[in-house]
Order: sequence, then structure tokens, then C-alpha cells
Amino acid sequence: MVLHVTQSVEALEQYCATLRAAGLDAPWSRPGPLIEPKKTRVEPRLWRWAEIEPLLRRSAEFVTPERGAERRILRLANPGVPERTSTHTLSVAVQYLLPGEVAPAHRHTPNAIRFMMHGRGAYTTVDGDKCLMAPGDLVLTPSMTWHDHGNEGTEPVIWLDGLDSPIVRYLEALSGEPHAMDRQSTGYLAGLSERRFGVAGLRPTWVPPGTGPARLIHYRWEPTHAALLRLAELEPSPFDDVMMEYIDPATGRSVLPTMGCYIQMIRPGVRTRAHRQTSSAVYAVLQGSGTSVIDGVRYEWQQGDFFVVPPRALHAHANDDADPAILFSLQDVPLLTALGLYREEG
Ligand code: GTQ
Ligand code: FE2
Repeated sequence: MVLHVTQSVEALEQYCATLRAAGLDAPWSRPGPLIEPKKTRVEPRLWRWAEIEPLLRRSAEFVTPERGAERRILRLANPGVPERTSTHTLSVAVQYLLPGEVAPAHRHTPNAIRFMMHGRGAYTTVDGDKCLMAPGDLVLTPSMTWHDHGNEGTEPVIWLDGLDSPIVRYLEALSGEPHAMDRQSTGYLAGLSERRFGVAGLRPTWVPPGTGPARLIHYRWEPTHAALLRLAELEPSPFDDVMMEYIDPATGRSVLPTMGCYIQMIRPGVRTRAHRQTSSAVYAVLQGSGTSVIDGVRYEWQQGDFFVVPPRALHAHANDDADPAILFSLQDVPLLTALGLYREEG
């Protein structure tokens, strides 16, 4: 459609002022496309464990039980995201819990995951199911499930938190509440979700309602690592090398509706081909070292480091070391897929 200007500039300005007062807007009165484009504010970034760890340990001087902070966390804050989350959709933090401490029970609408990194003896109780978290374990706290953490070991523990809180906040659906008790009672057998759903390919035909999680919430490191090693003997992906997604074994779907969890091995000597996706990702380096080139910038990572791949950023990984590199990642792929917006190009 060609717009013919038959009126003076002053007449148009006056017309637009009247529109504004009427709560109306004429996008054609300004240059540019009808739907305003938006460049991503998410920046690629690397966080080094050597820098994070001492700061996390020092946070115990400021966050004490007496001061009543609910969770002792340091968030991976993306410098480009005004809300100080890790990407526009994902909020990732490291959490530190000293021996004997309890992070009191609460629940909230954001979905969350925990990935255990350092130390033994910590648990998360999810809707009454106490999950002892060994390094490499993944524990889910889906939306509105009660969860409290505790450290029953003799050393401090550190794990990774991943939440979809930026999405829930954008949708103005944030809510939550504390539990009446700091610790949930664990009336059931420990490891209830694993007993019910822990064997892929089988699921119970009946789960009594209101008796703990009605799905698998605890994914252990040993079977995950073993599966990754078995897959490494077969056909790798040119873009991701050896990569598996954690799924809900009872449904085959992503672990959470908004966020997917992935385990990945870049084998020694492998250089992946570059690709880009409409999704964003936060990677944690579990083992080994390597290099990722993200939108033309090289990031060299080692065990314990974290890095972010923004949406649509071209990225490739390389491992020039003699040992395999293992990466855990949290990605918003399920959300984009559900909305029909997931795209990938090589
Ligand atoms: O441990 O329940 O990093 O509620 C942010 C919000 C952790 C938690 C976070 C939370 C938690
Ligand atoms: Fe929480």
C-alpha cells in the first residue's frame, strides 16, 4: 500500500496527538517496520571457576543463618541483560551450603533444576521425596513442588541452580510461598520417584495421589555417564559431537516444559561444525577443557567454568586435549519448540 501524504506535517502531528489521547497509535506515522524488531541483549560470556569459587566461599561471611537469607547463591549475571539473569529466559546460579545448614522449604511457580557439582552429603527434598545429591546428579523441582535443601555431610557443598524465572516473570505469573516447616517431613521411602520411574521403558500403572512426586525427579550421574560413553562409540553429531537430552522416561518429553537439560562429550581432537539456534544456552564444564567460538569470539574453558550461547549466535566447540571434555547445559529449546519458534541452521 502506498501512502499519499495529502496533509501538512502539522496536521499529521496534531492528528497523532489526538490518537495518543484516545489511546491509539499509528505505526505508519513513523519510519521502519510495523512490528518493531528487537536485537538480543544476551551476550556471550565465560565465567571462570577460579574466579567464582573464592567469591562463593567468601559469601558465607555475609550470608549467615542469623541473617536469614533463604538461599546463598551467586547468579551468573549476563552483562547485557538488565534483569541480571544469565540469558533472557534462563537464570543460573551457584549455591553454597555449609555442613549442618538447611535452606528452608518453599515452593514457587518457576521450574528449577539442581546439578550437583562439589561435595557430598547434601539433599533436596521434593514434595516429601528426599534425594541425596552426589556430584553429577540432576534433581528437578518442577513448578510449585515443595523443596528444601540440607547439608548432612562434613564439607561445604556447591551445586548449580537453573530456573525459568525470567520467562515466568515476563508472563507475570510469578508466585510462591514458604512452607510452614523449614524441612518437609519425609514420610515416604527415600528415592520414591526413582523407585517408581527410575527404569526407562517402564512406568507404574497407578500412583496413589498425594504421595510424593508422580514423575522421575532424580537423575544420577553413573547411568548418565555410562550412556554418554556408550553413545560415544556410535555416530556423533557434526555440530554437538556426542550429546544426549535428559527426558522424562514416562513420557519421552523434555524434563520441564520450558527448559531442557543436556549432557555432552566433545571427544579428544574433535572440532564441531558451527551452527546457530533460536534457543539460548548456559553450559557448565564438568570435565576437561576446550574452546568455543561464539559469534567469532574464542572462549577457552576448563573444568568448572560456565559460558552462555545467546539466541542465534553461531557457535562451534573444539577439544584439542587428550581427555574428553564433558559439558552439562540448560537450554530453552522446549519453550521455543512448544511455540513453533525453534529453528536451527548449520
Ligand atoms: O534453591 O530453591 O538459585 O528458590 C533461586 C531461587 C535457588 C532454591 C535459586 C530458588 C532457589
Ligand atoms: Fe526455590
